[in-house]
Amino acid sequence: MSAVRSNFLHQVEDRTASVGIIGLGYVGLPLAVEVARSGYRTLGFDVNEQVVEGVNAGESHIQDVSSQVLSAFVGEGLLQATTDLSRLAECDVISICVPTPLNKTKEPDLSYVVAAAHAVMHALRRGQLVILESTTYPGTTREVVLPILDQSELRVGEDFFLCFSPERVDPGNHVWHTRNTPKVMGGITPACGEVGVAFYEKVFDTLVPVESAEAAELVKVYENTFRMINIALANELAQACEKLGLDVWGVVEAAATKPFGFMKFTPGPGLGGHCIPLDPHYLSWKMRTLAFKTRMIELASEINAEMPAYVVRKVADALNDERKAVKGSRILVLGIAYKRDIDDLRESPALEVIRLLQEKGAQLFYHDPFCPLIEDDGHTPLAGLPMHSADLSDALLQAMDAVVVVTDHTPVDYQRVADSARLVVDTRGVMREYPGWARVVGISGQSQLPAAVARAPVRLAAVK
Ligand code: SAJ
Repeated sequence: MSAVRSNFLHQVEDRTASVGIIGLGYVGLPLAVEVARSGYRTLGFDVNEQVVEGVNAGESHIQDVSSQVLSAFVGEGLLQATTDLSRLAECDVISICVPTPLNKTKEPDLSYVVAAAHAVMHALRRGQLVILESTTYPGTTREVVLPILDQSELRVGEDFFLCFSPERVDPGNHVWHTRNTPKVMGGITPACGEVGVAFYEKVFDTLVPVESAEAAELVKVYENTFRMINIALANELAQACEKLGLDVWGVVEAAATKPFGFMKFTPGPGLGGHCIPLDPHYLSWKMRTLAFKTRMIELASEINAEMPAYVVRKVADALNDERKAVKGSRILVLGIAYKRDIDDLRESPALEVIRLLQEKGAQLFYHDPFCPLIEDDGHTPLAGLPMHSADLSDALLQAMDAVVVVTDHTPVDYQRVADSARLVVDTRGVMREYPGWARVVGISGQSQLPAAVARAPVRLAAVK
């Protein structure tokens, strides 16, 4: 074993290695806390001075990191933050946790990764381990990051080590968090992978070594592509149920009683968030450069992207049944975050539903206990911004021609909606639990069966 590698491993064992985390968002800050918890002096890097000041004051800006925990590690001198990227030279380990968005033409935007790689290159020295964590296409670490680090004329796998280890942070998940979620790790060389595992096994409960950085990159995008495609299948099932005159929720719940070989996904108004709508496009983009068309991804993306328009058609059909046009109707959208019980609007299908209904001349209102405001940020294509969340009163509900449940937040009074609204288009199947006066149209078009009808199976007495 080389002196460089054995010296690094000693620093890992005796906790003298210092660790840098570039990007203190929903991935980087929880990671920084876990690395500090493992006894390593940790230096967080962020371009946002407010974030840096907050961390150094022991104030967390990330929902899954308590300020109490953060301030304890800051107080012990185990964790601090800086905007000064030259201090990367102090770090024996550097994890890159920066965003990897898509650009307007749905192609990978690696500008944050490239900027971080250049900062690392300027600070690169013998004995450092560099780990890219940002979700990206297979080949990024070797084809984009490594050439930048090579400018230091240090040799990967000998002088320094380079790996990919995908983040698997699920914000708000209280069961699976940074430390106990299995951590995939792949190196540019076998030595890199082994060094990466040696360090991360001090931080994570379970390490999952794979053959290369490319394999680790592919594992991550495969995980989320699997999810995106199955959500599309659930959305297609909802449309099939509309043609068949069946309630999709009863079908899904009955299928989910199969104890093996099935995984439940539910239809909805479309695909939101900063992972699932984006990650599959990283894979399809890469495969296009290899003259391979990922047809499943393309088709599933189309199905999901069409769901907001499908929902708007449901609303138009439901109003039409009452001899009303969308134009001039007052419509309340209930829940606008991209998924239940969070305040994140990124890629939320609710915004597209609102846009399409406004385009048809409806007067739009919304209620969302987690999202008090839709700001006029210059790229949200809605009329009448900023829009504020309306109080969910009987008067408001009675004044609406239609209510559309787009995101089924838990702390909403759905019984009030069932008793005071006249028409509800429910894209999440939540109104099934709240029978009332309102006419409820489900995502598969029919008035939904109350949940009691589609309740869990009655256990049959064993046949003698
Ligand atoms: N959605 C459906 N039907 C479903 C599941 C989701 O319509 O059956 C919609 C949601 O409403 C949302 C979008 O898809 O608009 C994405 O939802 P998500 O549950 O996948 O939540 P995300 O985007 O927060 O995904 C994250 C991912 N975590 C990581 O990448 C580390 C994903 O891999 C997780 O599986 C997911 O959280 C999770 O399970 O919560």
